[in-house]
Amino acid sequence: MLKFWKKKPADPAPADPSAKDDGVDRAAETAIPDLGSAVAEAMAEIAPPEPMAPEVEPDVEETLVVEEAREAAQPAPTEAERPAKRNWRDRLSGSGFAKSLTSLFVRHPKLDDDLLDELETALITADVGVEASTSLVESLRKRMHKREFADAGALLKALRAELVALLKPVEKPLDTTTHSPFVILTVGINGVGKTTTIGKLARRFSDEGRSVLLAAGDTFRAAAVEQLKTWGDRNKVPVVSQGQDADSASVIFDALQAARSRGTQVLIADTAGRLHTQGGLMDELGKIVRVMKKLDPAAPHEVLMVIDGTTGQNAISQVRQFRDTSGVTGLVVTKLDGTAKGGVMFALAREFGLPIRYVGLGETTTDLRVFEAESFVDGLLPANLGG
Ligand SMILES: Nc1nc2c(ncn2[C@@H]2O[C@H](COP(=O)(O)OP(=O)(O)OP(=O)(O)O)[C@@H](O)[C@H]2O)c(=O)[nH]1
Ligand SMILES: [Mg+2]
Repeated sequence: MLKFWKKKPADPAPADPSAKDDGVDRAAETAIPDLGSAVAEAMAEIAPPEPMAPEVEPDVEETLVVEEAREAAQPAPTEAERPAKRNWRDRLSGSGFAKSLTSLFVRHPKLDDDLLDELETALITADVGVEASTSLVESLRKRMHKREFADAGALLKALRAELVALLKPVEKPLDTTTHSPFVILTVGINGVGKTTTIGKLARRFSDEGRSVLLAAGDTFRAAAVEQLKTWGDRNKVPVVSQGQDADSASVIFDALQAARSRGTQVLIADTAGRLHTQGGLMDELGKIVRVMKKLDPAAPHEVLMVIDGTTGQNAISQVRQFRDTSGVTGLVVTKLDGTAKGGVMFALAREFGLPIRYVGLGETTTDLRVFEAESFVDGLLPANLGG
């Protein structure tokens, strides 16, 4: 069911986005806060034409589409969609890191310099990065020469502890209760898993009993809006959209207005994948942020950069570029279940110290985990390796 949401004078009762359709246009009942000068300012921000994308002004009288959750039409999640509790080890054991280190300790159970040389190569090959690998191995080598380790098992234990220590500072889960609506702006290059991650987050927050609204801010790629709506339907979460080629900042501005008037707790905005070399698209991100701030100076409360874990060291330069242009505050690393080598997590942690909020361990709705350093290291390198 498509609902048309008209901005009207304030009504204190926020509409329930999960309510079943009973013929009443709940969206039309939605309360609109006094937007006053914020809207005027934001419109002034949005109105001047910019060269990047066709724009739609978020006129207060304008009608926008809120795709309500099609609750009744959706089947209950199947068991296949709920493999949630498969553990980290199951998901990470296929990674280059897990495979090469497992085989190294099995092949080379003797504690000596050769083992450390091979360990260094294995870490570098698994995307840990040269500096991080060298410094890890050199610290272990010193301890070995001081006879701190009785055998290769003791070295493995020390390695695990060092790896956890590298990741621990970036284990900072996202707290979405600090603002309402809490606004998450997702950014990243093409195809890294932004929209999929939004779908998974929608599910996660809904399961936690939080109300969620999605903004179809990727107005650039054909089918992006439909893709987000599909995730919205699947998770019974409403989606604000204006269709392809609309102005992204305008869509997200409207969504933030809607979230505020409905009392929605979490707003997640999708954006088009972009490279730092695409000046117009990078400017668009700046504009999205500026326009949001007209309504809430603290928004976005999280700029969540999504990175494809299979891209290895390339991820480092991506984060550097987005951090410098878009004020990234947290990371999600996806596709760690597939052919990713896994070591990039250590390189990211060492290089940036940015919180790694979540990791993507598969394509289904429940395959997103809050990042935990110990569980991750345990998945890559179980304590009982080789024995
Ligand atoms: N194996 C695996 N695949 C994933 C994961 N996350 C996303 N994908 C897949 O990656 C592909 C791209 O995902 P999208 O969510 O469309 O990526 P995007 O960043 O929104 O792409 P653009 O909007 O085109 O920039 C899809 O086939 C997803 O199923 C993950 O954690 N594991
Ligand atoms: Mg997308």
